[in-house]
Amino acid sequence: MIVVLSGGVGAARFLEGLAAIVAPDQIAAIVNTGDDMVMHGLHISPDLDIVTCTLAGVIDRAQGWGIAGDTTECMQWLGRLGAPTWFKLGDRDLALHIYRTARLRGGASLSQVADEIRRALGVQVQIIPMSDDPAPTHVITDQGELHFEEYFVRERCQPAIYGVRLHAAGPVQPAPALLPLLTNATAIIIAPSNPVVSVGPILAVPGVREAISSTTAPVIAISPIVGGAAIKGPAVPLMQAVGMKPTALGVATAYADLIDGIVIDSVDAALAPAIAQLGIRPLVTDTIMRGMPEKMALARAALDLALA
Ligand code: FO1
Ligand code: CA
Repeated sequence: MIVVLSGGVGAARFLEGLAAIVAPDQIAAIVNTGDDMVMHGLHISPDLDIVTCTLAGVIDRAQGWGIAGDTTECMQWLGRLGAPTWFKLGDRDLALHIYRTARLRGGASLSQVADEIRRALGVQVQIIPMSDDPAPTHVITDQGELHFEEYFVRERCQPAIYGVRLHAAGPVQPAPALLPLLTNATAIIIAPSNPVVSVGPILAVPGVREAISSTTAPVIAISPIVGGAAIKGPAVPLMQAVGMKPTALGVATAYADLIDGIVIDSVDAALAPAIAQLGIRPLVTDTIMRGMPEKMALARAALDLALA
């Protein structure tokens, strides 16, 4: 099994490319649940839904999240009733949330529900939340401690960040399938996702770092930082807040004790020698995924680096 540590949009796009060149049932995505929250009484799992709906081909491609062609009737009525509307949930998207919440209330685990939803949508890639326990990511800001989505969506990344608190609701257990998958993987790939708030929460799950360190499988990452900027989202201020340099070298340094290789973008070719000095094999190629050919090429590069 090729195991991919995944956040949201960047990971989902990479997984699309990977699933086009490798048998999809031989891929498992371990997905960040640090962005999960309860809103309108519903369990929202942004990264699980982004990965699932992207692989199912029903994602809103322009946004990278939400369901293509969705309508907003329910949200408009929630607004009339005075409910918060800063987190946009379309009508079809709400159906996913109602289903997930009802199953969780009925006693199913988040792992079970994630598996049911991906099967129902025809996704062959295994999709596993990092934990079945609540593991919210909080951001410490000049406006107080905020849930990641409050910082990211409601406050549009405006507050200054002082730090990040992972698993803010208390200790979590790894999802049942997680550690066996890592231990028995043929390759482990860290997707081009935010190292602090997407991959960080997965690596902080007890046993994950140990399982990755002790596996004989190759472990590689793809830098989500290109030319000192994030491909998407607030990775730069978040990395700076936790003392990482917001460059491809900074990403390699952050993962140095875990990875054997890293894919970096051509614009960062000059960083390759410094990465090699860390004992990490750099592979320099174009990493911006505009369409399917680029996604497949990046997946091919990652596999070449891992299995070389
Ligand atoms: N991102 C936004 O910027 N605004 C939204 O209103 C929003 C709603 C939303 C609903 C469901 C979902 O699965 C994702 C949603 N996202 C929204 C995206 C998302 O939460 C972030 O892009 C990721 O968490 C960052 O990786
Ligand atoms: Ca996310």
